[in-house]
Amino acid sequence: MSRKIILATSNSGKVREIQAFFKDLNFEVVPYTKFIESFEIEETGKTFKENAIIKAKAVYDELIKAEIYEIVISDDSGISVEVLDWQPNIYSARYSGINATSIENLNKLISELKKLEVQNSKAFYTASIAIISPKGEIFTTHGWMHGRVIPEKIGNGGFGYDPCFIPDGENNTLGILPDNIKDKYSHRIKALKLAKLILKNI
Ligand code: ITT
Repeated sequence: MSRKIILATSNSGKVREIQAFFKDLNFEVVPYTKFIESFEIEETGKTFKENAIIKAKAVYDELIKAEIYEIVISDDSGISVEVLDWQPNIYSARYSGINATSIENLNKLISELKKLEVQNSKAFYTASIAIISPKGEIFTTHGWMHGRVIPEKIGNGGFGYDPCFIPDGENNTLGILPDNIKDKYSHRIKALKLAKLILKNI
């Protein structure tokens, strides 16, 4: 029987990437909304790590109330852009305002780059993964992807800010590059590889 990992996220792009990562391993990876109703989680942390723990803990606690004892994984991530003083950082999902859609956030980033009249700027993605074991032990891992952002959208692959992000070592945006190329550099995949080592011992 395969073991379950319950994802504490409502971002379908993250769900898709995390499920693909675990597909060859003996884990059934399912979003928490398959078990309990979706609810708002306030991200009050000052770091990706704090917010990842807040999300995983919130979902873990609700699952325990429903008597579901499984591994919970969350992902807090975002993009930091040099010409924007390394913002939006932990505010990436709220860059264009609370409840902003990812397309609104992407458009805001592009318009900020246009205002500064730059052709590109160094940027990096961060992912912090929090893991909570069925017994309640908390672990975190991190990963980063370096590259640059440009003031236009090219392609519609990936999700979020991907259509304006070019990883170091490539000449195309993640809107154009296929998933297997994104995986080579991905902040999330790096953090998940470390998470996999922790999962072996849970
Ligand atoms: P959950 O909190 O429910 O997981 P969220 O989308 O609110 O979903 P975050 O608070 O972690 O997640 O915000 C992450 C932001 O960074 C969001 O705007 C994403 O679009 C963006 N982001 C993170 N990883 C990305 C990636 O691999 N490609 C493109 N954009 C990414």
